[in-house]
Formats: sequence, C-alpha cells, structure tokens
Amino acid sequence: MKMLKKLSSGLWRCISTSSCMSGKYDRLFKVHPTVREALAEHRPVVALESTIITHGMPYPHNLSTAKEVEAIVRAEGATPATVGVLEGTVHVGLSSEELDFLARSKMALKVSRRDLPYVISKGLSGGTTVSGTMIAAHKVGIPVFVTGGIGGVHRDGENSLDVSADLTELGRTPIAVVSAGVKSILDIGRTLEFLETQGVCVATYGKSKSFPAFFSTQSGFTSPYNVLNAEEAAKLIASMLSLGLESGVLLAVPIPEEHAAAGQQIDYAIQVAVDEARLKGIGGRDVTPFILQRVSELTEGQSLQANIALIHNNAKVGSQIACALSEYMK
Ligand code: PSU
Ligand code: MN
Repeated sequence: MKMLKKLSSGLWRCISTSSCMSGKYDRLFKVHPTVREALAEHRPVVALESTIITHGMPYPHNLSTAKEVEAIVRAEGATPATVGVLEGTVHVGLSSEELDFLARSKMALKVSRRDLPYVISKGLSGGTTVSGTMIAAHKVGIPVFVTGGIGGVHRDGENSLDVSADLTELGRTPIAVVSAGVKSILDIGRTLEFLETQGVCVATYGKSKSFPAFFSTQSGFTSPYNVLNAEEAAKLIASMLSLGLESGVLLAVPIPEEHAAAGQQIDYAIQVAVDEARLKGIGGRDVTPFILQRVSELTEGQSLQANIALIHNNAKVGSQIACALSEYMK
C-alpha cells in the first residue's frame, strides 16, 4: 500500500486500467511530440530498437548509425521512433541528446520483455531489444518496426534452451518486424521452425523465397512466402491487423549484393566466435553482444561495415512499407 501511495496518480491509473496509453503523458511511456503528432495524423511512423546502439555496435559507430537510420526514415517520408528506456521511462522517439546518452552509456542495460518491470521499478536506463521495442511500438500503435537482425534459437539451443524472447514476442504481439533475416551465429533452421510454431508469418522481401542470413543473401533455408514490393508487404501487414491476430509478421530483407561480398569470411569468423563463447562459458544475454564484438574484431571491422549497410537498407525498405501501409489504410 505504501508503495502504491508513492506512485503518481497517473501511473496508478495506468496500472489499474491496464491501458498504459490512456494518457500519453504517464510515467511509464513517453511519446516524443513528433511521433505523437504523426500518429494522431495517421502519418507513417517507423519504430527502431536501441540494443543495437547500447550493445550491438561500438561507440561512435553506434551513434552515427542510429542518426543515419533516422535520417533515412525521414528522407523516405516517415517519422522515426527510436525506443529506449531512460531513468525508468520507456521513450518512444528519442531526442538527439537522449540518443547520445544511450550511445555513450556504459551502464545501459539490455532490455527485453522480462527486464522491463525491473528496469522501470529501479529507474534505470537501457537499450530495448526487438522484444522490448515491439512491446512499446504496440502500446502506442506503431505497426512497422525496423532492425538489423532479430534474435533466434541459438546453436545447441535444443540443449541449452537459449531461444531469444524476440521469437515468442513475435508470436504474441502484432507488429511487422523488418530485418535482414537471422545471423548465422544462430540455428536458422530451428529459428524458422520455432517461428512457425509461434504463428509468425515469415516472408522474404523480393523475388526469391530464400531466407537471408544477415551478412549473406542466402541461408540455405527458405521462407514460406515472399512479397515483391512495399505495397505487397503493406497488404500483408494490413491483413495481420484486420484479422486481429495477436502474432506478428517477420519481413526478411536480403542484404544488398554489393555488401554481401564478405559474407563467407564473416561466417567463418562467426564459427570461431561461437566456439570461443562456448569455451569461455559465456551464456544468457551476454552471448549475442560477445559474438558481435568478436566477429567485428576478427573481420577487422568488415562485419561492422556490412552491418551498417544492411541496417541502412532495412530502414529504407521499412520506411517505404510504412508509407505504403498508411496509404493503404486511408
Ligand atoms: N542481432 C544483431 N544485432 C543486435 C541484436 C541482434 O545483429 O544488436 C540484438 C537485438 O536487439 C536483438 C537482441 O533483439 O540482440 C537479441 O538478443 P538475445 O539473443 O539475447 O535474445
Ligand atoms: Mn538468449
């Protein structure tokens, strides 16, 4: 009771009605004015994650990439909404100072669904993963979310049960996630099986159904479907929304050919890094950041350059999809 009294009336209202967007100014979620206006006017908005900033890339590449991605989204005619947690508040849309803070912070946590209650209760800050970002995007009504790559079933996941919460989130939250597929640090076959079990509609963007493996255009696996262009993708998302499904859509955009050249060399480095992680006994939430950093070192930055290139491309494609969707929904 004492704790409840301590909460602001806004927060209590939010909890008691279980509708955290009843007032957009409550303490849990803060929506940036540019995002709020775009949503109110039914203009296209693209949600962006921030674990890639806090844990996925080194400073200052993380900050420059985050800013470039936002600029690409704007150039395509949509409004960027980078999601992150700042001192216990989930921000949807970050100012330049807030982006800078997360990019430099050494204390920022990696925030997935399971971390949200703790991080908020303690007033901490962190980068939201795909799962954390999907929750925020859904709460405020943004159906399109762009990232680099999603988490998946880790190699040996059948024994460790290390399955990213991104996959279960896609099974329970109706958001379209635009990514370059799944990294070969993961077990791609099992990841696709798990997505099917979770009821996630997976489609490759383009002429082929080949499912991309982040640094390479092909993983050796295929998506059940493909969509040819932004309009087809938008119709797919519109169907997901109209059906009232609770599950989401995964749109897999192959890395542009000109940046896929180093794919094989990077895959070799991934194999080395995965073995190192196992030998060092690195587990849980630390696995993905460790492997990303080692692969960047082992490839002397080539993986980082490819990573940046594919995120730029995803931002462009995702924004075109968001624009097509808002046209289609008019
Ligand atoms: N893959 C990347 N870069 C990233 C991530 C994945 O190439 O930054 C981040 C994303 O935020 C993703 C998260 O949601 O890692 C998945 O972490 P885990 O495997 O611990 O679920
Ligand atoms: Mn994990």
